[in-house]
Amino acid sequence: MANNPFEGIYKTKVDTTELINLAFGKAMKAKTTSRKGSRKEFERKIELARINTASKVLRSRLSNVVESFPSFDDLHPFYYELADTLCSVDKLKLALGGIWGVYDSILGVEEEVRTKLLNEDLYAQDMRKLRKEAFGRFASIIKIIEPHINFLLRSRKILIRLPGFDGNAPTVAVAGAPNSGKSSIVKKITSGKPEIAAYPFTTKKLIFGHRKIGFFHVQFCDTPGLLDRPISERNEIELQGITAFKFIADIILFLIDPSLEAMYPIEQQLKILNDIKVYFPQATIVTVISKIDLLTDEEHSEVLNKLDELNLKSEHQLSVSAMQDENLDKLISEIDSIIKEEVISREKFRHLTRTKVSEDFTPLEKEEEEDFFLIDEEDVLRSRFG
Ligand SMILES: Nc1nc2c(ncn2[C@@H]2O[C@H](COP(=O)(O)OP(=O)(O)OP(=O)(O)O)[C@@H](O)[C@H]2O)c(=O)[nH]1
Ligand SMILES: [Mg+2]
Repeated sequence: MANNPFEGIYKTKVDTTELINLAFGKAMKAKTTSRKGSRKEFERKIELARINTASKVLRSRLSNVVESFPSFDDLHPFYYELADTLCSVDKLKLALGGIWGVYDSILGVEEEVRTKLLNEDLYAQDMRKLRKEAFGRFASIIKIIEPHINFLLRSRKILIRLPGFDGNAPTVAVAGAPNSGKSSIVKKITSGKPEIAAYPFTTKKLIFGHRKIGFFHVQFCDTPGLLDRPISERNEIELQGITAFKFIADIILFLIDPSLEAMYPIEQQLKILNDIKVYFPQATIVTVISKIDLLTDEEHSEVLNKLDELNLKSEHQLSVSAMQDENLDKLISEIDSIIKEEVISREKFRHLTRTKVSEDFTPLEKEEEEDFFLIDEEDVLRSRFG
């Protein structure tokens, strides 16, 4: 499984006050390598070492923070969009730029004081005064970026918890209104362990589960419930699901809960289904009528008729009960055949079936050649997906 690109971002435990204390504490323990020369020379060397150490500690901490962030230009769009939804990429860039900006200011103070210490004929007390002034300037510089550091610390907590996903594995995202049974299905058919509860908005972030289907390690992505409203009005919890549908979903299982216990009227649920079909045409939609253990035959036929009436009947449609384990095996075989028949031939997976032939290869007779080049797709996939 691929990693979350934010996993390695710098784990700084220090706030700005602690950072300043740390740098000055280390600086005051700095020693000179030689005790040769006059007392004044010794004082000069000590103050130089202190300034140098404080500047080094501050700069290395700050550059560690900035450099540990992945480049936003190289991020997979799924992670870029999630970072933007949850933290705002503009604000992250501003904070990182602000922190980077003071790196040179710290270096500037260090160089200015070093030049004075080296070139001016100073008493020991003047040298100490210079160093103290420099420490004061370092502290003011660090205080300027306090809001940026605090923002990055808060963002870090969110970003390091994003799920890891594998761009080379087929992905099934599970969508539907709140409380429609999404997490129950993911929990039943995959290794994922989403929370299940009898109230809406139990799932507040993307949760991945995995299952081997045929030759594929398929990723399932449980998502927060969707309300019937335009994308522009969706909150950051719903937008995480939208990001998954848009950037990583090869298949979307859309759950409809037609039971009397449903929290949202069937008409609203069907409007959401219609939006999903319109907005995410790259994914194959499987319409899943859930909780059929709670439905009478008439109620079941009523939903099917409604789907028909509204022209929402899908080529891939199933009725299941996660609770009673009804038709979940059929759901798995449906996913299996969609992957084999549709998903794997999409551009995203093209590289898996491409095989290079060496240039010095001697071609065979025409008929034999064609046979020889026939690639057993299943063999290739088996070697890729295990
Ligand atoms: N009777 C019955 N109840 C079910 C079934 N599937 C889920 N439920 C119940 O429906 C409620 C909601 O289930 P969840 O799986 O948490 O639904 P969800 O769509 O993930 O909900 P949110 O994360 O809040 O959007 C829980 O009380 C489940 O026990 C089912 O097949 N039959
Ligand atoms: Mg849920």
